[in-house]
Order: sequence, then structure tokens, then C-alpha cells
Amino acid sequence: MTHSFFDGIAPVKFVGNEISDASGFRHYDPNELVMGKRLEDQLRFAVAYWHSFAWEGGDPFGGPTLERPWHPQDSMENAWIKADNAFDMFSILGQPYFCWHDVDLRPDQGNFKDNLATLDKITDYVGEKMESVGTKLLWGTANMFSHRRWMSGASTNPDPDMFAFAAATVKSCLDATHKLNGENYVLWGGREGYETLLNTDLGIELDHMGRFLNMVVEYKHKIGFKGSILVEPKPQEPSKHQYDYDAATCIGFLRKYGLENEVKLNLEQGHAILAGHSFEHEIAVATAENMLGSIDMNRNDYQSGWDTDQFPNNVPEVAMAYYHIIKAGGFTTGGTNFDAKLRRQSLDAQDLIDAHSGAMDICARGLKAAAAMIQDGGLENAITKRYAGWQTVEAISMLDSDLGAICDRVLTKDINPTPLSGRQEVLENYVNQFV
Ligand code: XUL
Ligand code: CO
Repeated sequence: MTHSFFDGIAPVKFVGNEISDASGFRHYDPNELVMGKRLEDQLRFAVAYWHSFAWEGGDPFGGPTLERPWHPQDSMENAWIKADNAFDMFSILGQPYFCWHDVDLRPDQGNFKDNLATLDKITDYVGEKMESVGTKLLWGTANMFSHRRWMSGASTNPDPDMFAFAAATVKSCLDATHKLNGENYVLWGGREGYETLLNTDLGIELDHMGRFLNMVVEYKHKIGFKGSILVEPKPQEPSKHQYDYDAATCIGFLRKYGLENEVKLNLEQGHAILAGHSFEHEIAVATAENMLGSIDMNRNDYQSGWDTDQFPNNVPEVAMAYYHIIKAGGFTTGGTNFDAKLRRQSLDAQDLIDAHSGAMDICARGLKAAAAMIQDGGLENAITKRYAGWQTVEAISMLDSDLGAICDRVLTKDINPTPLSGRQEVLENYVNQFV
């Protein structure tokens, strides 16, 4: 390839905390040790192929605004040019990972057989690029929501042939992820939900989704894929009601279908907001159940009520997200995938670089603040103190007794507890010293 979209843009380097509008990392030095681990290994950044290279700038009111050398995305020639440019960007950013859907990588020829052949070809090519640039695959996934065939769902589709097409598609994407040494495989149920109960049998759909996910796990073991299988919660959009509403709903679903030791969660900031939660809430729910797999780091607009997929830029929020991740031991197979896209007026190659390098800096800043809070121990101490009563023999043994015995004890000892302050404000002031 002679000409790159990113020609003339130098690799982003750590420049220290200087104030200027020049490109460079202010907070992300990949080699900095934080809690005994290199920052790069703590954060495990990934670029999302779909937002950065496949999305063309459309919104519900207008078509594409972005013009790229790999448009239109309907031929293998352009798929190769897209891959060349993607890896040019990866070498500028130096992030260790990327993620893809099948449709981001190859054109859609409209039938399974041809799509399988082009996926195989393009993943051979991408494998060579990964080798030469040194970028690894955090996760692969299947896009089973854009094409009209998926409009009534994939594994939850009332038509068994659609279920079959979905199963074949996931098999092909899991094979491709395995071939590229992916560290996880993600299933986001974009159309696994419903528009109206007037035409929907909830029981059948959930049972089919549970069986489908079990087949994915069985196949993973059959081919010896060592990565994690992750599901990604989201409450609505595109479906009015999506089955994987939030972390708690997914955990209940995984337990019901016997998958709690096989499948973990890929949690996304924007999806947490759509579910009426904070990102830290979703992460804390998952880590409390040892089910956090990976995160899709982005930022949702708090007013608009739809999935805006902006790059993160709120240090206190990001810090609390990483606080819960590191407190639970940090990422193992997972990482920080920027499931985020430019605004549609941000046309330039430089915008893509600035969006990612800024986001990497925000995350580094947040993670370092989180690590400092953990090392200081202030929040942990406050929680230990708040629950200290549960360390006594009397309290512990109460959990093995019964309501009658507890009632007798309350009467005999005349138990009449005095409420204690939750001290929320002082804890908020404490956090503010770190962020
Ligand atoms: C959609 C979303 C997806 C998944 C992968 O909201 O987050 O990009 O992360 O299919
Ligand atoms: Co996502």
C-alpha cells in the first residue's frame, strides 16, 4: 500500500504532564508500574474495529459524513485497505489489543457460504498484520443485529432456520477468534429481546437463548479455545426490551441455564447508564459474584436516552470503575475496549488518534487514582468499620439460628439498636482528594 489515511501522523508518545494541545500521552506511560504491574498490562486497551473503521458517520437523521479510502465497504479489495489502515492506526497508538465483529472485517455477500470464505481470507491477512505490528486480539464477536435477517432475533428467533444461521455464524466467528489467538469471545444480544408481547413467547425465547449459549460453551471446549466466553448486558436499543438487561439479570440468566462457571460479563459504561445504573454499580455487581470478564469503556450522554458511544472523559467516574476492577484483582483475560465512536463532525484521521489517545489518558488517570485509593485503604477501612459488628460470635451464629431464637434474644437482652451515620459525605470528600 502506498498511501495511508494516517500518513504524516507520528506515533503517540508519553510526554509527561505538560499543558499544551500537542498530541501525546500525559498520564499513560505503558511502562509505569502501578500496584506492581505495568500500566499497559493493567489497562489492556483495545480499539473497536467497528466504530473506528466500519462506522461511516450516519445517524437516525442523516447518512455518512466520514469519507475513508476503504469506502465503499462492499469488496474484498477495500477490506484489505481497511485492514492496512487499521493497523497503521494501531502502530501510531501502540495499544496492545483490538476487537472485531465479522462484518467489520469483510464485505457482506448475503449468504453464509461466501461470508465464511471471505472471513477466512481476511482473518489470514489480519493475522499477518497482527504479527507484524504486534497487536493482539482481545475479543471477536458476530454481528447478528444489523442485517435484516436478524430483525426478529438470532438465537431467540421464532424461525428455527434463523437459529441455525445464527449458530453457524457464531461457530465461524469463534473459529476465527481461536485462529487469531483471541483472549475472549463476546456475545451481545442486539436483537435478543422483543418489540411487543403481542407476538412474543418469552419462555421459548429464553430457553432457546440458554441452549444456544450452552452450545457455544460446548463448542469452545471442543475446539480447545482457552479464552473466556462473555455476554454483554444492555437494557434496550435496538430492541425495546432486551433480555440481557443488566449485570444482575444476566447473572440470574446464566445461573438458570447452568452457565455461571463458564460465562462472564463484558460490561459497558453506556449500557449501564441506559439501565439506570452507574458503571461502577454494574462492575461491583459483577465482581461481587466473581463474574467480571471485560469492559467496553465509553461514555453515554446523560440526557439523550440512547446509546451515544462517546469516548470517556470523566475522571472521577472512570476512577471508581477501575477501583472496583482492581479491588477484585484486575483483569485476567479481559481488558478496556473503547466501544466508542467519533462525533459525526470529526472527519479527520487526527480526530481518531486524539479520541483514542485522550481516552487512554483518562483511563490511565482514573486507574492511578483508583490504585492510590486502594493503597491508602480509606474506603476499605470505612467499610470494614461499618460492618465490624458482624465479626462477633453472637452475630455470626445468628445466621445459623432461626427467627424464634433471634426473637428470644432480642427480648432477653432488650436489644434496641441506635442508628449510626453512613458518613457518605466524608467519603465523597475523601474520594475527591484522589481524582
Ligand atoms: C452495542 C455494543 C456492541 C457490542 C459488540 O451497543 O456495545 O458493539 O459491544 O457487539
Ligand atoms: Co459494547
